[in-house]
Amino acid sequence: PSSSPPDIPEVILKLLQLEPDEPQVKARILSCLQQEQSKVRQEKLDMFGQMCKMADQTLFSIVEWARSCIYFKELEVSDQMILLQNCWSELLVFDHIYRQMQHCKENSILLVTGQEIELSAISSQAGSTLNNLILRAQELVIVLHSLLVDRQEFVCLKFLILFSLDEKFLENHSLAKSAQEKVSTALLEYTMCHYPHCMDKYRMLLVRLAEIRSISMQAEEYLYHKHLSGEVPCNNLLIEMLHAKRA
Ligand code: DR9
Repeated sequence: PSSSPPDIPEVILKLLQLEPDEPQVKARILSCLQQEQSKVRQEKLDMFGQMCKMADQTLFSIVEWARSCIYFKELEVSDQMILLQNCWSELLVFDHIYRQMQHCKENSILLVTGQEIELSAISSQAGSTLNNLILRAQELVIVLHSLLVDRQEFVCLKFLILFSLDEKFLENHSLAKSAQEKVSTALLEYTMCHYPHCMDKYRMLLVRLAEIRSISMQAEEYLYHKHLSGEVPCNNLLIEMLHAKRA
């Protein structure tokens, strides 16, 4: 009957429940940045340092989400670390992209803090690498918009990014494999049921993960350069993750 609630696979409902509350994350990160700015003894962070701190805190939230995530939370910490080292920058890029999809403005980007930055300001202040990164992300936002990616699909893709590593690199092969299969199947079912006019949506969504991967690799390179030139503030989780991967 047409009055029945739309059927969403159980595992997707579970993932939706685990989504962090964006206003709460925003408030936490804002207060964290304000504390940083009010420090008197240490020198205050410049714009770039602030942005690093913000990205760092966003990453903390992402790690917290992962640790609460179905399947992931059942893994040994060593497997959890291998998965996160593989995908942390992709999750950051995807988080950025999904925020821009909700922001719905072509000429500015929205940060987790609520701050809006004009693309014209970025093109005048940023170097070519950063500028290129932001533009590549904006292009992907347009593509995902045209695919009408909804929240259900977003949480599935995020989960699939978390589990995107080949299970052969993990202790617990079977858990990782069944996690991937369970959510892939749920996403396929969901897209076929809710977007029947677009039979290929599942594949078109998965194909875009390669571009997220590619952007995140370039972002890591950019960040590593900034680190080598001494511009990234110390005690930075981003840099720790960069080193872990290269070790
Ligand atoms: C490693 C994966 C990280 C992915 C993080 C994705 C989330 C980051 C969210 C937003 C990025 C915000 C960018 C804000 C731009 C602020 C205005 C600006 O243009 O400032 C210029 C300043 C310096 O630019 P530059 O490094 O190009 O140097 C220029 C040179 O000196 C003269 O030619 O840039 C910043 O302040 C950028 C701060 C970004 C720090 C965050 C660390 C994350 C690492 C990579 C970000 C790549 C963005 C990817 C977007 C999808």
